[in-house]
Amino acid sequence: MKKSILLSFFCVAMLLLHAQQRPNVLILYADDLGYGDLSCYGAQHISTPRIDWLAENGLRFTNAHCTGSTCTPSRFSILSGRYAWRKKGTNILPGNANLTIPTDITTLPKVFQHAGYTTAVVGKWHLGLGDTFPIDWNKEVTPGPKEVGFDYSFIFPATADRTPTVFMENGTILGLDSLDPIQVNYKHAYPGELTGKNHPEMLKIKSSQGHDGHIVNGIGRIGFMEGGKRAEWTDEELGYTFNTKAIDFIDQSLQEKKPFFLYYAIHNIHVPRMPGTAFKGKSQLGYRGDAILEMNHSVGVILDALKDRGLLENTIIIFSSDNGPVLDDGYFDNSAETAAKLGYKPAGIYRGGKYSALEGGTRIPFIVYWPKHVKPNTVSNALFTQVDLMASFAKMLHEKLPLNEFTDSRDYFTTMIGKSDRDRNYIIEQPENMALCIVKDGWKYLTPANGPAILPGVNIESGISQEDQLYNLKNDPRELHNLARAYPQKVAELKKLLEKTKAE
Ligand code: NG6
Ligand code: CA
Repeated sequence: MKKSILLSFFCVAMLLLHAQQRPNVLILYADDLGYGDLSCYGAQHISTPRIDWLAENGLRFTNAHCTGSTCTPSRFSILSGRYAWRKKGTNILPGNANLTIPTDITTLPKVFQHAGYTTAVVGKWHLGLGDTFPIDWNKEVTPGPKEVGFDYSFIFPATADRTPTVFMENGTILGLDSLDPIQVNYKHAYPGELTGKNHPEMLKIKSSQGHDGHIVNGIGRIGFMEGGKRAEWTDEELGYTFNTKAIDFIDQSLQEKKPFFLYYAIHNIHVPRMPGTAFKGKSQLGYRGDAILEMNHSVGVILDALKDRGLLENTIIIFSSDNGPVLDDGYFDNSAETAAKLGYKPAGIYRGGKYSALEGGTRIPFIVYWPKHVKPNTVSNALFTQVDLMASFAKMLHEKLPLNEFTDSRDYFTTMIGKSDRDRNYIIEQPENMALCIVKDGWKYLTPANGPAILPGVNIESGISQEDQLYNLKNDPRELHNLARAYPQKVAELKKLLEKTKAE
């Protein structure tokens, strides 16, 4: 009897010890950061020492991918463990769209919750909110991050260039004056609303295309908004505000004595690039470069906070991006001009970038830091995709994904922490025009489509062709030599696999 009591005490103690030792997990998810935008990935003309530190003390991937070359699909996939192209309405969303992630499925944050973690999202959301249209922004908007699995959320709803230009904390707009209720639409300006189209003289940064709606902080946005004057953000404070909220959440988790999962969706370096005043003009690369410096600083602030709290040793930190780079994404901020002058290549050696089907679209920086288990200063050339984070972390946490639930997520945990160099068996890349690409064993097949070779406005190579395209990425990483005619069997094999996956 006595023995069995002792034994159960021992088991409980072991369980507690195990619970205490479970690593915190922090995903630092940058916006529109290209493969060539960090000095640890070979960037010239810009220096990112705080992010480089993660690579020097961790594992840097050369062949890791987000699932889409735009924001919403990649974010949908990383959180839900599903390819976004399986679901309608998951392309770049307006700021008044409804929640795209079903609330009844297993998600990455729910896996952590189930394992006893406290979970949070801080930063950019861009996955829609609520389930009624139009959204009533003046009360708690639900479902949202909470129903997706985040205990705490401090977000902006869509992008910094889309209305509503407000913060939301746990579903409610921060600082909203009830006498000045908010309305949002994407069709027409409200009576008396100042827009970039009608008041260009009010703008401190001009739109090169598409951002001529609601004006806040001297910047025209996409969409319109009425009311909420006191709740609107100042762009220069976005970095500071999100850093502060991220650290507050970390402190909260310490108080709760729970390990944390924090998905910090950094707003930089998406447009409008309007970094904190201390960073303006500090790079040679216009506001885009300044935004990279601010992002590097934000990472440093979070690293320092973890170190001060003694958490750095037992926190897995992943740094990555949601899609490839773009220089002019709709504002004249001197980024395209400075890059052209200096020969700066934000996608590194790869062609294409944001929106495109070429490798620059989805091949992104991916760094894993975990001092206890990941060898410092190592490089992995394994094929890896962000859609696998859910199953990989489930494996780490000994959590079982429900067998009767479909997911695209697969366990590549050992690859993720550098204990193996096993490639993902194949990945699917989603460009903006939805003509999917598939990559397997170094071969990449691009589905034929109609459209321009160079995307107008952003001046990015789309990768679009009316013909089948097949590239051998190992010999031809720049996708210059179309081998589709020379290897018809390879084309057929990859096409078949793509169709089979689509039909799953
Ligand atoms: C485009 C916007 C671009 C950016 C993008 C979404 C124009 C001309 N372009 O439609 O500025 O907001 O959508 O970016 O309006 S993402 O990273 O969130 O996918
Ligand atoms: Ca993005």
